[in-house]
Amino acid sequence: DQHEINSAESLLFDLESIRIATDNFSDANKLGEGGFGPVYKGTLENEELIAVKRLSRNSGQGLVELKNEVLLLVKLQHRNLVRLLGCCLKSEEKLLVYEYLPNTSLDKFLFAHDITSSNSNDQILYIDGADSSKRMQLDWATRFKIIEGIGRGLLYLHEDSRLKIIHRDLKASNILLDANMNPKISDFGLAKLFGVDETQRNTSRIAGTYGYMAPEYAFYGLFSIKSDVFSYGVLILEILTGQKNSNNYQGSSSSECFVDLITQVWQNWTQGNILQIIDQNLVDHCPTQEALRCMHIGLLCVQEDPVQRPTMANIVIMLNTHSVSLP
Ligand code: ACK
Repeated sequence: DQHEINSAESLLFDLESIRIATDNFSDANKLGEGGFGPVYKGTLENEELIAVKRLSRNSGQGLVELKNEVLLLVKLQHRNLVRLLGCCLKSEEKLLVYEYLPNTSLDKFLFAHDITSSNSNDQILYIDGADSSKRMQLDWATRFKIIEGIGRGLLYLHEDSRLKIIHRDLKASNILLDANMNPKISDFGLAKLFGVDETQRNTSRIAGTYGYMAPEYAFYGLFSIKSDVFSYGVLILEILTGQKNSNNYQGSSSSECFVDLITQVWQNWTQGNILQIIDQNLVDHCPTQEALRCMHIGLLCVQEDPVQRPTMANIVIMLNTHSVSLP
């Protein structure tokens, strides 16, 4: 409608100014490869830092996803969603411009990465040298803040924006972190707008990331707010354990290993062996009740039956309810 067109028009960026900001898309400014092409860091004339997604040429599907991202993000505003500053869609270049988030993706903080290959020197939380896994230190309070912030962002998508948006590709590499380690959900290329009364949709084109995909989506192409809740559960468990979910629904032997691992750890925890459950990188002074609560919520979210999984509204309440009863 006209309102949408107006807001999209106000987002238009001039190609030349982005060329200047990114030093003509120089390699030195390249942050990495995203879903539909490279992402560059840039500095606008007013010193504001930006991240620019550039569509790779001849990427037919990428163009669909890029337009989907603009049309949805333009309607959304929340502290836990990445902010789209503008786009450039008319010329030979297809670009999306976002706020720059100096701590980049959560993925880097959780799993082993070679930090020497990073060309950005403004990431603040590296543990240098000694730790062979080269993961970055995340204390418990930060992990909780990240879990909660993602939860609030998802709740907004599912319910509070007055739209019903299913993200469909929630994963650690799509969570960006600002200078204060507040999480922002990014990558809306696969997101879908649902009608108010619509509860689930069937697709024959299953796109997303194995390991985070709810089984009903991976196997039958059914997606709903509850398939996002499943992915959020996997994320919570990854944030708590620092282990990547290797569940890929392919090999029979590995098919349930992550949930098995977590369940085992959970049993250890409830037997009082609490400190073993959490990532070895966590500081010793873990407020165990909070960590337990998150673990419990994560396990509720990854239940096989979508009906049994809580909604994001339930989850945000549970995250903040200190007396929630644990099984
Ligand atoms: O994990 P990273 O360092 O964080 O590598 C990926 C890469 O670009 C490709 O997606 C980084 N990235 C994406 N969007 C942003 C942003 N808004 N601010 C900072 N880094 C970003 C992401």
